[in-house]
Amino acid sequence: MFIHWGLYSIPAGVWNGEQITGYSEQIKGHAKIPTEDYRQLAAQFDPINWDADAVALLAKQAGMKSIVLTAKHHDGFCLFDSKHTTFDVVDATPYHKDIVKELAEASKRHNLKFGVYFSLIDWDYEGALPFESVNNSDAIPALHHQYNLNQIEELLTNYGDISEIWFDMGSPTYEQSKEMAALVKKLQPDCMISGRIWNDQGDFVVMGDNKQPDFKMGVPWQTPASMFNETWSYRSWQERGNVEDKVAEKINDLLKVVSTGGNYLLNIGPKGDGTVIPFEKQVLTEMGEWLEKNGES
Ligand code: JFZ
Repeated sequence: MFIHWGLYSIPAGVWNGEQITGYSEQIKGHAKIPTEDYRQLAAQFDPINWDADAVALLAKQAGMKSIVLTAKHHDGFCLFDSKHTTFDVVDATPYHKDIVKELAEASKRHNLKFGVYFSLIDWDYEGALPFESVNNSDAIPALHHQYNLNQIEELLTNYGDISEIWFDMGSPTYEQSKEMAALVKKLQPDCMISGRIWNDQGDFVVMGDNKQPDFKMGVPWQTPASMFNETWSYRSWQERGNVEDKVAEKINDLLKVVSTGGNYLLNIGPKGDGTVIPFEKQVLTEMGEWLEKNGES
C-alpha cells in the first residue's frame, strides 16, 4: 500500500474555488501558492478520522505486505517530528502527533513492513531550489542536501525497521546520491532504496505510474500504481467510475506485475481529515477477497 497524504489533502485539488489540474499532491506548484499561504494549511490539519490501525488492517485485508507513507512530499511538510524544521505535523498542526510513528507502530502490530516516501525536492525549505527550477539543475544545493541527510537519519533511527526508502525527484549529483545511499545502509543495511535516489545508487527500479517493463528485468523492480492516474493524493472532484471495473483493472495490473517478477505498490489518498475514501476502501477489500479465493495471499 502506497499512501499519499499530507497538507495537500485538505484543498484536495481546489484552490480559491478553482479546480486545479495536475497531481493534487503538487497543488502548491500547480496553483503557484505562496509559501506563507500554503503553510497556513498546517493550522487546519487535525485528522480526527485518521486511524493507523484501521489503515494497516485494510492493507492486510487487501493481501498487501507492506505500507509506504509520504513522510515528506515536494511541499516539504513532514508527517514526522523533525528536529530540523518546524514545518511538521508535531510542531505546526493542532494534531501534534507523529503520524509516521503511529503508522510504523500499527504496521508492526499487524505484521506489515513499513517504508517511507522522501522527496528530494522541497518547495518549503529555504535553502532548496524553488519549484520553477527543479528540472534544470544538476545538484541539490549543499544546505538542502545536508537537511535531507539529517532527516534521512531521523527516519531511519526513530521508527524501527524501515523496509524501503522511496526517494523521489530532485537532481542529486553522483556524490550526493552515494552519500545518501551510504547513510541509509549504515543505519539500516536491509532497507531497500528506490531507484529515484538516482545515479544508479538504488536497490530497485521504479517504473512509471502503472507501467511495466516490456522485457525481463535482471534487477528488482516495482510498479507504483495510482488509483486514477491523474493524482496520487485525494482530489475532491475526481471522477471515480464504478468499483467493479476498478477492481478488475487493478487485479489485472497486479497479476501482470507480479507474474513478471515485479512488486506492486497500489496507492490510496485519504482525505485531509484522515478518512480513507469508501471507493478506495471497497476496491482494496474486494481485491483482498479475490486473492483469498484465487491466489495465495
Ligand atoms: C512522482 C511525484 O512527483 C508524484 O507527485 C508522486 O509522488 C509519484 C509517485 O512520484 O511522480 C512521478 C515521477 C516519475 C514518473 C511518474 C511520476 N515516471 O517516471 O513515470
